[in-house]
Amino acid sequence: MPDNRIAVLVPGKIHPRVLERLGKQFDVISVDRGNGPKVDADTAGRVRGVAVGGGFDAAWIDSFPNLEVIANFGVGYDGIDVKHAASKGIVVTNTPDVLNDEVADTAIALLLNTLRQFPKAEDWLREGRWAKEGAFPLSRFSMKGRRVGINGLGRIGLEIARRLEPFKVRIGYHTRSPRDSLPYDYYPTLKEMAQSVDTLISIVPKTPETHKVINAEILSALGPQGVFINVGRGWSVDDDALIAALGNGTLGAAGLDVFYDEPNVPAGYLALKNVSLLPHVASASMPTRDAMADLVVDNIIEWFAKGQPLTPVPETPVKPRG
Ligand code: A2R
Repeated sequence: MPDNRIAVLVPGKIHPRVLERLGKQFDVISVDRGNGPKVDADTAGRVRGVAVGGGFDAAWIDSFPNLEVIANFGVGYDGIDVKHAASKGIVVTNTPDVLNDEVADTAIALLLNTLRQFPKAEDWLREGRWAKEGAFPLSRFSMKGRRVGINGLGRIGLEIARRLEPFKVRIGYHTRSPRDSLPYDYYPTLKEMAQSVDTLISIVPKTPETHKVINAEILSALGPQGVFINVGRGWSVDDDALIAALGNGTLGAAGLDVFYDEPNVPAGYLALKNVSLLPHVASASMPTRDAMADLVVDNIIEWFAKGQPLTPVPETPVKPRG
């Protein structure tokens, strides 16, 4: 019997809760994304919504003539060709806010791990070295007295700043426009901020303007006591410059949760002792991923029920469905 419900395409893998909840209301069409959009014309014509976690480019968008909404799993929607979607009147949604706390918690944890080397200290214990060799070596760095600059003070950046307050560190930020009535130092350029702080946390989106902005000049301004933390996008970092700066002592240490070409991590990082590495887990707890999954599904439900999704991205302003 044909399924007369609205067809929603799911290319590649996605959180199981998305599939489970979508399946209750929609005709879910799961397809492999490996070889590009290969769907028969009849099915392609029926697809009106997409739920996706791994990008949706112009070729995919053009393959579905009746597409109305693309719901992205994640706050960063750089994998979706939003300009192209906007030009065709397709609404794109993302999952802001529900992951702010988790990502901000991870940023603080990664900063502490980088400064105090807790993962290495645990390895020391597990490997029996505490009993055999004695105390784990003192960490070179501490959170005490740090001057922290946050590159990007949006939804997540602000939560990071709030979490830093009880550490009694000095807090500053760089964005293109200052945020009113916040007790933090504003720096109009990233360079000025890097010259004034010893700890840089990056939480900016992937855009043409943020490409490799963390470069040799910024790292050298942070200096040998300097620490760099990235929980935004690997796109913002010049990896060669960071690996060189960590290797030759221009920069003290780094903590990275995101990489330029995930899941490929440059071998240069793996060879360094003064970098703490995580496999893009900032939002990866069950409660937070469930909340993100719910927001993906609720955006699609709201679009088809009311013509108004919950969290459209600014590039695709919502026109009520005809
Ligand atoms: O520049 P502003 O005033 O629009 O501030 C935004 C800042 N930002 C930048 N700062 C400096 N140079 C740029 N070229 C630049 N572009 C954007 O980044 C704002 O303070 C912040 C982004 O904040 P939200 O849009 O609220 O994003 P949210 O939810 O904090 O997530 C940030 C990113 C995602 O796009 C994913 O890539 C990653 O975190 O998970």
